[in-house]
Formats: sequence, C-alpha cells, structure tokens
Amino acid sequence: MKVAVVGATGLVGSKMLQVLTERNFPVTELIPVASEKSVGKEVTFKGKTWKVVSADTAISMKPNVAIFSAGGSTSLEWAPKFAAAGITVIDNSSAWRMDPSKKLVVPEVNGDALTQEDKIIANPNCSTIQMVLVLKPLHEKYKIKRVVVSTYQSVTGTGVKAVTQLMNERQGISGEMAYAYPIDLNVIPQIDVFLDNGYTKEEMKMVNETKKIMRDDTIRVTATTVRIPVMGGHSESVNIEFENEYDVSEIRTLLSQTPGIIVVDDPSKAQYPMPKDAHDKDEVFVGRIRRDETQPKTVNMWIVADNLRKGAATNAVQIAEFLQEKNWL
Ligand code: 2RA
Repeated sequence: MKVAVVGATGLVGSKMLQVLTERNFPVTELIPVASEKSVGKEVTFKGKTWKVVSADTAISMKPNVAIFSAGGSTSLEWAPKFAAAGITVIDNSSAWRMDPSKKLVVPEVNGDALTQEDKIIANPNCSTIQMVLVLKPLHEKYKIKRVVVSTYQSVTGTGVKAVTQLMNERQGISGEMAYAYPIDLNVIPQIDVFLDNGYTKEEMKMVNETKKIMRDDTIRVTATTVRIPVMGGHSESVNIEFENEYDVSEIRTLLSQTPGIIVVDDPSKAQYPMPKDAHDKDEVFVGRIRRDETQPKTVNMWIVADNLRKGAATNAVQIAEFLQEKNWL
C-alpha cells in the first residue's frame, strides 16, 4: 500500500508515521509530503529514509491513500486534487468536517457510515473524538439529552510552536509566542478564534461535530474549551443528562466493555485518569464517574486521551485500516 502523509514533518504528521509503524499498517511505500521549503528533506520510517516531496509530485506517484495533517487551507486546496486522481484522502483539518457531503468519522462510533464512494473523509477534532467515543454507548443505553463539557487541553494540540513556548517559558528563555499570553503557570480560556455568539471555534466544533458523528441533532451540547500548560493529552469534565435512569456501576461496566475505553475509577485509591498516564496511549480513559446530585438522570465524569493519538493520528490510521479491510483503497 502506497501511503502519502501530507504534513509529514509536523507534530501530528510524525505521530502518524509512528502509529502507522506500530499498528503494522501495510505500507510498502511512504510518500512524505510537506511545504516547498521542506521538499528534499528526509523522513525516517520503518528504518528507511524517504524523501519529502511536494503535493503535486505525490499525486503523480499515485498513493492508495493520503493522510492530511497540514492545516485547513492545504486541505481545501489539495484534498480535491488528490481525490480527483482517485486517491482516498483522510483529512485531519477542520476544512471538510461540517461539509454535508463528507463523512466525519470515529470508526468505533460511525464507521458504518463509510462507503467506497467516500474519497475525502474527515477526521474529527481531537477534543470531540475522545468525548464521542464515551458518549456513544451511553446514548445507546440511556439516550443523551444534554452534555455540558469543559476541557483542559494540552499545548500539543496547537503544535510545535506552542510546545516550544511552554518549554522556553519554563526555562526563562524569551522566544516566539504561539499564544497571546504566557501559558506556563497560566490557563487560557480561549482555543481558536471567537465567533459572533461569544463561543470559540473549538467550542462550536465540539457542539456541531458531536451531533454529526452521533447522527443525532437532538443532543444538546455546550462547551468551554481551555488551554492548560500540559503536554500528554486533553482532559474533559463532562456532565451528561439522560432521558432514562441509569446506574453508576452499570455505566462503569458498560464503558469498561467498550473497545478503546479504559475505566480508571477508584476514589478509595485516588485512581483516576491523568494526561501524564494517557500520554502515548491509543485508548480513551474515563474516571470520576459519579451521580450529579443536583438533578435526576445526570452523571459527571472525567475523560482523558492523548490528543495526538486517538485525537488525531490513531483515529486517522483506524479509518485507513477500516477502508483497507473493506478493500476500498
Ligand atoms: C487543539 N483542537 O487542541 C485543537 C487541535 N486539533 O487546539
């Protein structure tokens, strides 16, 4: 299988290469793609070096699949050109996510929506992916009415520049800033730009993408998304109101039995998920599952995942695996 990774030199791109290797995706030829200034550089994959090429050259090399992680404008420009050449695109940017003609996929949740005709497939936003994986079995069993989520998001979600800003601040070095404010010893209640309704784009991604992936517009979601000086993953405090009555221990069992989820929830031993433990893991971790005592049929929980893995690279590679198993690549 010839695989192009567009944005191969970025944080998510490098994670893609790592995940493709670990999951033994049958890559016979890697086509790393990056901006003109990186063309000619080399990328190491499976013990070999592969030359970085331009998007144009990559199309002429006819990969079976192209996994994009190079930002929205690159995806808008290039994904249709790859697709027109018959190459299936899995796109990690927000460019196509809410396009009604494109599927937005978390394989465990709505992989069944995919068909052989889908040539540009959108990978959801990191903070949405980890939440919907948990919401899906709960919705099936208790029917979700409303979700209130607050996020605590890792700087790795912004990219290399933000990691450098955090590290520089920690060492007292002044350098280029990824954020408008210091991030070390701080919390920034803004991820992405503000929209007219006073919410940020990241918050509205959580609202809109959740409905699309869950295929249910009746689920009400409200979000506050926050950047914190952490590296290993995104954390989320999630309050979920159901239509039907539930039982906390039943939820623990249900989530423990759901592929891709690990329940870490033992208050007597101070056991709960933390980003430092989720780091470099593919699973989504859930803990602090407890009844919301202020209203009926409502539960609180804490959801943590490595945003570069299940929130980005792993989910994209899982989509590729799904297509490959169907022989659609
Ligand atoms: C973030 N959601 O963490 C972004 C990355 N896709 O900023």
